[in-house]
Amino acid sequence: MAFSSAATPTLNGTVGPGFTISLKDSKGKKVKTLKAGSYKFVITDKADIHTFDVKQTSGGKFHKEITSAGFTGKKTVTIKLSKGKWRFYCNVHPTEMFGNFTVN
Ligand SMILES: [Cu+2]
Repeated sequence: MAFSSAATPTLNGTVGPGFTISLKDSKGKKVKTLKAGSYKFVITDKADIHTFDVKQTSGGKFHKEITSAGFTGKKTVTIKLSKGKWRFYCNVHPTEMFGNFTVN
């Protein structure tokens, strides 16, 4: 095998159907803590009424709406996560549909 730098880890996010949202690692475990660095977010949006947003809530400022309302399907983006508190959520239903994780 060719010598190469470590691959960017993949995180799998799903929003919908229904009022559900999740973010899991490549082993299928819910994301609770991550090491700082770049991650490939693969988001599957199963409902056109929801969004999948990622936001840093402490330790820095970052916000990206990866999938928007009206969209269903898959999108992949690479995000560099810096130390702090992070949240993924639906921007239409932010108080019902969210999860938090910590980057160390
Ligand atoms: Cu929603």
